[in-house]
Amino acid sequence: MWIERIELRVVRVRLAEPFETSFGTSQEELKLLVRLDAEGVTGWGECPAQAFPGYSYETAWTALWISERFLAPACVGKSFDSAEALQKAFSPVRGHPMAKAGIEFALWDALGRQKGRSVSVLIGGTQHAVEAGISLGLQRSDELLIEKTGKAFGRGYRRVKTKIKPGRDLQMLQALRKAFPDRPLMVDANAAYTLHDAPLLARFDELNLTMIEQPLHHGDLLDHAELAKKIRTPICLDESVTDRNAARQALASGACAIINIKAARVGGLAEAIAVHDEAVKRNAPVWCGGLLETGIGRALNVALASLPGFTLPGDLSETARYWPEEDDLFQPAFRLNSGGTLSVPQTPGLGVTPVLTRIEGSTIARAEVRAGSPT
Ligand code: OSB
Ligand code: MG
Repeated sequence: MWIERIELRVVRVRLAEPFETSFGTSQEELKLLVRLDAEGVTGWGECPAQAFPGYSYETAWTALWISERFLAPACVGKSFDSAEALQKAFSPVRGHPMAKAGIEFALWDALGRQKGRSVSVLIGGTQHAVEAGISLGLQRSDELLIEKTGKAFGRGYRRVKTKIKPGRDLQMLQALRKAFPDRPLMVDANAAYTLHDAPLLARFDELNLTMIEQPLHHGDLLDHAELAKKIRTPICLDESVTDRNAARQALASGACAIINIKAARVGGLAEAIAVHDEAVKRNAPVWCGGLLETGIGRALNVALASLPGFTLPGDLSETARYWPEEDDLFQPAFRLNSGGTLSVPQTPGLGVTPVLTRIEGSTIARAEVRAGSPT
């Protein structure tokens, strides 16, 4: 497809409730939306980099800058028939995976629409519905965490993940496990611990958690492998798995047994598929993570999770978990099926359409790169 134009918008979306992790609290999220026009087809994508560089060094603003200055000029006015070809054009730019992913996602949407195929079908997805899980932020009290966890299981979520950080861990989790003795529970530390905390983390063994996600710093693959020898709870890596090569090294070294795949974190859907393939080759389960995306990012995640290796519930929640359905920038909203799954859209492209008035009303910055325009 010959890319004629790329439009970039930083949009502001308000979460229904604050989301607290070990690196901070957010109530308002910024996202970078990408609109790509090619051969009469329009595709949309979402770079889910946040307002604050805590989960990643990228933010919506760095993604806007990198996309406008370097990525869009590298692809507008040129033709690409695959995500791999697009990624090749991006390869001189070091890093900034989420910025690259936003444009790549828009190309996938456009390619699917041009071919009349869903992105799930384009990538070889085999599942028509994916298991939904929920990620709960740190709460003001253990009682509130227990209440929200109960509500989530009541809605049908297949597992509940809760955030932890030093000082908000063992006791809180003991209370949670006592309230839900038989339910699938897991935790996510977002890199808040060090190997010195191994004795504390070993005490989690008694809690029968499905896994502990990213306990240590993102660069500490060796330390994760050490920790894995000291605890029985399986380790899942998120931040550390930056691409297929990191996935291979993490699995081969024993740093993790499970991978949380986020296509945005690894630079795009093509790389996410490669991470999935690497894990499947090594019999390691994977699941699809999230970054509080709007409808278009959620649609991309759900398409990814339709691949056969995604055998664990993802951080794939219904739209109303993030904000009221009528506030989303895309439609239709994602709703939980009975049984706690989300249906994989089967319509061409990513399967959701932009609500342009809401997008316009949420836009706080805008840039455009056209074929033939000076860079
Ligand atoms: O570590 O998985 C994470 C949200 C923002 C940044 C990092 C993470 C998360 C989540 C939310 O856990 C997942 C979601 O529901 O989108
Ligand atoms: Mg995580």
